[in-house]
Amino acid sequence: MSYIDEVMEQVIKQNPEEKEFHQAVKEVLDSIRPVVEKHEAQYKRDALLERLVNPERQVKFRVPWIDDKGNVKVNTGYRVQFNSAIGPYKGGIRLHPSVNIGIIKFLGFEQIFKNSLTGLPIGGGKGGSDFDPKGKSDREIMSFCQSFMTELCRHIGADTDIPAGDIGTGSREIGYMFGQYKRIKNLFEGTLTGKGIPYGGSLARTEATGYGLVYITEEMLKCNGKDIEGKTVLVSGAGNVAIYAIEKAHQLGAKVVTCSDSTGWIYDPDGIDVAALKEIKEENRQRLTEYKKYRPNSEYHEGKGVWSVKADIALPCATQNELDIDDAKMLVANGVFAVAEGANMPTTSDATKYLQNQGVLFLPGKAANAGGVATSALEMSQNSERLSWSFEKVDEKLKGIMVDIFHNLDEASKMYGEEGNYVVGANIAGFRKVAKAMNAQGIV
Ligand code: NDP
Ligand code: 2IT
Repeated sequence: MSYIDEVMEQVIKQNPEEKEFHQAVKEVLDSIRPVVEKHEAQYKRDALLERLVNPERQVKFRVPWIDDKGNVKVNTGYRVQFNSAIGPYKGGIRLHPSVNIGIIKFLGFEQIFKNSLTGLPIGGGKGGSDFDPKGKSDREIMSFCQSFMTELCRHIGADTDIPAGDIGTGSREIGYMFGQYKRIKNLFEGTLTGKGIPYGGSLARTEATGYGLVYITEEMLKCNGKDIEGKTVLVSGAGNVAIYAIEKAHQLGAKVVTCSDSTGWIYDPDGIDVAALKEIKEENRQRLTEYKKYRPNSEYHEGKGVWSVKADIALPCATQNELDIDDAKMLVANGVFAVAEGANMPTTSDATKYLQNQGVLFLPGKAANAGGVATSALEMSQNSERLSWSFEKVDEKLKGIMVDIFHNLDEASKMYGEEGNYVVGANIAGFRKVAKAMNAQGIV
C-alpha cells in the first residue's frame, strides 16, 4: 500500500463518522500524490502526512447562555487549531445546528491550503458551535456570543489564533465577540477579523469573499479565451458570499439569475436585485419569499433547484455538498462551462470529477473563496500598524492576490502534467509551501 493510502486509511480509522473530514483529506492527498512520491522517504521518516492530518490542537467546550424567557440553554463550542507552520491559526467561526467536530475539522483542514495559497503568513484553523442563530433576538445572540468568547478567549490572540466570520457569523456576532474579548483580556488588538469599521475592521472585508470569487473566475475565463461579460450566472446561497458575488458579477457585465436560502430559491430573469437582497437578508433577516414583493416578475420555488436553470457559469455559495452528481449533469446539459466554488466544498467528489471530465472549468473553493481570508490577513496588517487603508487600496490588493492565486495553481497543474486540473493545481501549490515550512521547523 502506498504511503498516501496508508495515511488515508488511518484517517478513516482514527476519525470514524467524520465523513466531510474524510472527503476533504482524500481530495488533498489524492492531488498531492506526485509531490509525495518525489519525497516519499523523507516525508515517511518524518511522518509529515500523519502530522498534516492531525490538528495541532482542538478544544471543545460548553456554551451556556440564557434566552429571553430566562431559560438556560447549553450549546457545544469548538476551535480546531489545525496547522501553524506558516503563521498563526486563522479561520472563521460557523454557527449552524449542523456543526460537529467533523465539519469543523474539514473546514480547518481546507483552511491550511487556502491560507497558504493567499501568499500571506496565516496558518489554518476553524471554530464554531451547533447554536442556531435563526429566530433569536439580538439579546439572545449577544448572550450566546459572550458565553462563547468567555471560554474561547483563553485560546486565541492576535499572534496566536485569529477567528472571523463564516455561516451564521457576521458583523453583529463578531462585534459581540470582540466586545467580550476586550473586556476579559483588557486588550484592544486584532484578535478577530471582520470587525466593524469604527473599531478596527477593514474596508472591503464584507465584500471580499464574493468579489474575490468573481475576480478569480474572471482571470480563469480570460486565460481560457473566454470573458465574463454578457454571461448568465447561477448563484446559490443568499448570505455574505452570495450577495457580493452577485454584486461584482453584475459590475463586470454578467447577469446573475438565481440565489437561494435553506428553504427555497429565486429565479429572476431580469437579474437578481442586489439592493433588495441586501435589505431582505442583511437588514431584515427575512426569508427569500420576501423577494417577490420587490420583483413581481421573479419566481420563488420551495426546496432545491438553482442548478436546473440554463446558464454559462455556476457559483455555489451556500454550503458543503450542495451540488451533487445529478446537479452536475443538469449544469452540463444546460450549457454551463465554468464552476467556481464560493462556499467550502460545495461540490461532491463525484460531481467534481464529472464536471472536470466534461471539460467544465472547475475552480475549487480553497482557491476561489480565498479572498475572504486574504482580506482578513490585510485587516490584521492594518491592525498591527494601527492604520486603515482605503477601500480602493484593499480592493486592489484583493484583486492582485486572486489573480496571483490563479496563476500559481495553473502553473502547479502544468508542472505536474495535469494542465487545466485546478483542483490538483490548488492542492499542490497550497501544500508545497506548508510542507517546506513543516520540514524546516523539525518534528513539532
Ligand atoms: P451566511 O451565513 O452569510 O450565508 C449562508 C447562506 O447559505 C444562506 O443563504 C443560507 O441560507 C445558505 N445555507 C447555509 N446552510 C445551508 C444548508 N444546509 N442548506 C441550504 N442553504 C444553506 O454564510 P457565508 O455566505 O459567509 O458562507 C457561505 C459559504 O461560504 C460557506 O461554505 C462558508 O464556509 C464559505 N466561506 C465564507 C467566507 C466568508 O468570508 N464569509 C469565506 C470563504 C468561504 P439560510 O439563511 O436559510 O440558512
Ligand atoms: O472559510 C473561510 O475562509 C472563512 N470563513 C473566512 C476566514 C477568515 O479568517 O476570514
